[in-house]
Amino acid sequence: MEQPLDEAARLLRGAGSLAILTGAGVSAESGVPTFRDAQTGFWARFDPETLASPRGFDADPGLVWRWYMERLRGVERAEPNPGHRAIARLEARFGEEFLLITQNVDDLHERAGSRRVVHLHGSIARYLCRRCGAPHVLTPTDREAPHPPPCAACGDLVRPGVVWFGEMLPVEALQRADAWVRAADVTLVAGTSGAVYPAADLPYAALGASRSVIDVNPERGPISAAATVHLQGRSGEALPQLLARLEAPA
Ligand code: BV8
Ligand code: ZN
Repeated sequence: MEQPLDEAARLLRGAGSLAILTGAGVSAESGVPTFRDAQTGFWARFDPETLASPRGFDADPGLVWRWYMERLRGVERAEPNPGHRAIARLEARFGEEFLLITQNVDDLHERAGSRRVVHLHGSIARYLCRRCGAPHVLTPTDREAPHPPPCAACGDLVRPGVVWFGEMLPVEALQRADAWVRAADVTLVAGTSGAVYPAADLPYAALGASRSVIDVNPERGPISAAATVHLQGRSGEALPQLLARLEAPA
């Protein structure tokens, strides 16, 4: 019986093109809390799906603003982990025949060297006006403020440039991701619970197009069960091991 790591390495060795889909789990070993982990401290009392929504922001802009400023500080203090770096090395190996699709709003993939990256849910480093969409550059005062700053153009509230629950994903990004997972020989899924749609549809679109799916996750979830191979482990360990197996002489 072929070990999952050997099977995953064989699939990648035979692949001409690769799509990777990541979720919060790949940033967990960098110290960035995932969505489903119990929110630490003050945030334990709030449901992230309420805070990360237009309704939550309208109900209490100050609370949501402070939540994002605290998360932004955490992301800026974090460093990419060996999982992020292994993904950047896979991009170098596949060149143009590669796309990284991430649900994460942090910039750890880019800081690890990933270049061909699509953010399905936006970026926590981007801010804009809730009403007129004018971009806003965060000031040190904004970061310490108890509530969002006013838009310089229209005076309405500035919000984070992320996709909230109940909001549409950027159409071009989602279409590109969908096309890639249907066309790439292999889709490697890492660090996602597959709980949030439409991103969670992507691995199934790959399987529906008779492509191989490798799932990297310490837990067995719905995607692990449907995947061609499930590498049970943390991405910071499993991805470097997979790369080493791939680069070892066959
Ligand atoms: C939309 C940005 C509609 C914000 C995020 C019922 C059925 C189907 C859909 C819905 C439904 N009810 C509501 C919906 C829609 C909703 C949805 O899917 N809800 C879920 C909860 C059911 N989706 C939406 O609202 C989307 N929009 O549908 O619009 C529409 C249609 C027409 C017109 C207008 C509107 C928008 C979804 C985007 C929400 N924004 N993020 C922010 O970050 O503040 S989602 C956010 O949560 C993340 O970006 C991510 O996508 C998701 C969390 O998922 P994961 O990344 O997987 O993280 P999670 O914590 O869940 O899991 C971590 C995993 O890592 C675990 O599996 C764990 O085992 C693993 N792990 C842990 N450690 C490691 C590890 N893996 C590897 N290594 C480790 N070390
Ligand atoms: Zn405005």
